Amino acid sequence: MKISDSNVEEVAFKALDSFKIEIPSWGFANTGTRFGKFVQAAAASTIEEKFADAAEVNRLTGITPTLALHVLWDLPDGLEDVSAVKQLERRFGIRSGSINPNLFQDQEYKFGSLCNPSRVVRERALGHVLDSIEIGKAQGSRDISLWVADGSNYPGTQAMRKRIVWLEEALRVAHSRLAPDQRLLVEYKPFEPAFYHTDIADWGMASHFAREAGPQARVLVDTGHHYNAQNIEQIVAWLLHTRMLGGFHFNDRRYADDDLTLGSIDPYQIFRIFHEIHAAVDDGLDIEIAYMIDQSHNLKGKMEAMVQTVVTAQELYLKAALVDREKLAELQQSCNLVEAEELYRGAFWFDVRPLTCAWREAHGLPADPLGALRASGYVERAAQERGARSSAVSSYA
Ligand code: PSV
Ligand code: MN
Repeated sequence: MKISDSNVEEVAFKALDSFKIEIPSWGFANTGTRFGKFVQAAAASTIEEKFADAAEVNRLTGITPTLALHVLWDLPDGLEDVSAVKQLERRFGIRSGSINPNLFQDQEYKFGSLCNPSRVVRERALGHVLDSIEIGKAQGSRDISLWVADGSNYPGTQAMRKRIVWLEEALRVAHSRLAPDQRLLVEYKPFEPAFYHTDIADWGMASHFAREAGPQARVLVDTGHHYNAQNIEQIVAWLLHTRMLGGFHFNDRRYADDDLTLGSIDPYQIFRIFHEIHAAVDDGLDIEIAYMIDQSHNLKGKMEAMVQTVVTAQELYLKAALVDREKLAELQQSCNLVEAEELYRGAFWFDVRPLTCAWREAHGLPADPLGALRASGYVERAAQERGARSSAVSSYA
């Protein structure tokens, strides 16, 4: 397909029909930096408010039908909270998405969770993962997104190989409890909160752990969890090739895990990732990828930032869908470097906004979601209703 072809709208609509992205409950809550936080009157502080915000984002964009839940923040009483969450699902027309165990917040995890030298703490952490799997089953959520924050801060203070074994053991047990349609997504991160070593530092380690866990485990790529010079699309290509790619946590960054809105710093990076995925699909790879947002914008309004990211993800997904991959393959084969690059970048430069607007209108959605959010007065109403209650209690800093 060439961008100039008359069937561009048809191709674009098909691509847009296939794209959904999950939003995180914690993206609507007050969060901060380790130096403090600036509280927003309109931020959500209850799970009900998070569902309400998610429903509004879905009303505006039409592509966010699921809400990722963080167990301790959203279901503090575990399985007992499931029926209340199901009621919220019905009331707001939003389903719960991935279930995120929390292995980083409790005092017991000071020296690690699943990799803690203490068997007692490791068992407690595993118990929480198993509870989260049960919550996933009860909610009908497919994915358990597991971020293991473990690591150490000083050389020589922990036995890295012992910790590998402990983590392998725990993941095998967790995997054995999955229902046939559930998946375990293993997230990696090179540093923070640990600053010397982390137990799952990169995609290779995450792939290893996922393989050790079992056939329903995959790797979760958080775009903020890489060193600056890393070629993330190559990592994605490898994970596609090895059939280990399970999903994404999308956000943007300039330095580390900055959790900025998507495409605010480097939209080309996300385009390149989507291109690898479209290319793999064109090649007939059978892949199931969960697109999720994991951002924690501190200064922008929560709702505006979420809509911005969702719209940006949709635009970049579409731009990458419009790369003429047949032509590109010819140019790659003949090593026609400049033409190949221009064709590739041409899709990135191409303004897809008229196409996304047309698609939204065809689906009865607002052509301009951000403008429609402003016009709706939703944020002002939320600020009035919630403002009095917003406190300095943070779910994650
Ligand atoms: C850790 O930085 C992370 O990316 C994990 O996915 C957590 O679940 C999430 O952020 C919490 O904000
Ligand atoms: Mn993440």
